[in-house]
Order: sequence, then structure tokens, then C-alpha cells
Amino acid sequence: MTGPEFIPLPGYREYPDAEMAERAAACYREMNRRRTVRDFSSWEIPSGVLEDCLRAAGTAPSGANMQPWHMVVVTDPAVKQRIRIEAEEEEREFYQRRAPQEWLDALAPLGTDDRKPFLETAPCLIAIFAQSHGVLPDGRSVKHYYAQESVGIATGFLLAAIHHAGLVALTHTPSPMGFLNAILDRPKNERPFLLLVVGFPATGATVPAIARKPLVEIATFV
Ligand code: IYR
Repeated sequence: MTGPEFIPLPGYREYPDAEMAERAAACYREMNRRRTVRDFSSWEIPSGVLEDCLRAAGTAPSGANMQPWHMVVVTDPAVKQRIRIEAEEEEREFYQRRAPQEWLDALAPLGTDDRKPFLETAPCLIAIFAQSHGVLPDGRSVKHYYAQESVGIATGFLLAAIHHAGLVALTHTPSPMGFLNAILDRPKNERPFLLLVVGFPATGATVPAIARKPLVEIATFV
């Protein structure tokens, strides 16, 4: 057994204080323009863009570097239609039966309901799966640590990359999402984590008039 191998930190950049402050402010301005969108146009995403967004997602840190994610990009209209049919079935259950009133009240400002036309209108769906464990070529299982947290971080990277590229997205969570394994032929060690809807906003797209919490509410400095 050999010890761990180390290399010099690649790609680190040091900035003068003023430049650092400007970069941090610019990043906040950029991220603050991101909005979750539910009105999509059917405009196609230029080729190669999503690949780089997915590569950016794959740079996320993960427990024991297991990279416990798999992302399925769906553009085939027939597959999108199957996903919409199954998702709307779950959503009908949710809105008509499963959701407690408190949850429905919390969703009211978003104006959501059980109709999910964007699952077919948008050019692309990305189904993100979390792998509870990995499977080696010889069939042996490798435990994954903090899979949910890791996939959550990778999803955040993906959302930031999608926004940075000039696309919009919706984080969609039809629940339960087990139908995604069947439709997308993913193995049992992969659990659907989130369904991202990605594309361009429809002309005249609107978003709910909601606000972000100010810094004093989301952070404490000690
Ligand atoms: N999955 C349902 C309900 C829903 C739940 C949450 I939490 C949201 O932030 C938004 C919607 C739906 O997609 O409509």
C-alpha cells in the first residue's frame, strides 16, 4: 500500500484586495439576477453549452471524492412526454390529496399547480441522480459518503453554470420521483434527486414577486 500522492495546488489565483472585493461583488450581482423560471420557450440550447455546464457541476466537492452523481440530459420529445405524464400524475396526488394545507399555503405565492407543461415545452430536462453506492466493473459495491450533500452541491454548481451561460432553469421535484429510474433506465443504486428544466424564458415570461432574505437574516458573524 503506497501513501497518498500530492501535487502542487493547480490553478490557484491570488488577487489584490480591491480586485477580490470587486470580484465578490460582481459574482453576487450576477447570481442575484438568477430567477427560477416556469414559462419556457421551445428554443433549442446551442450545442456544447450543456456539456460544459455539466462539466462545471462535476467539479463540485464530494464525500471522499466519490462524485456520487449521474445526470441524464433529456431532449427527446417522446421521453419528455412520458416524464410529463408521470410527473403530472404524482403532482395531482400531491395537490389534491397528499399536501397538507400548511404546505399548500407556503406554495401559494409561487402560483404552482399540478399542470407541468414546461416538461414538454422546454428544450431540455436534466434528471439528477444520487448514487447511494458505486458499482465497480467487477460488480463489487463502493460506499458513498454524504451522497445527498454532495449531489446538492453539484446541483448548485450546475444551476450557477446554467445561469452564467444565459439559460434559465427550474428546480422541479415531483414527489416521489421513482418513475425517472424506469423511464431513464437508471440502476437501483441511483435515487432521483431533482429534475431540472432548462432552456430560455418564453417571451413575456413572468416570475413571482418574491424577495430574498437580507444578509443579516441569513448570516451571523461571530
Ligand atoms: N412538487 C410540486 C410542489 C412544489 C413544492 C415545492 I417545496 C416548491 O418549491 C414548488 C412546488 C410542484 O412542482 O408543483
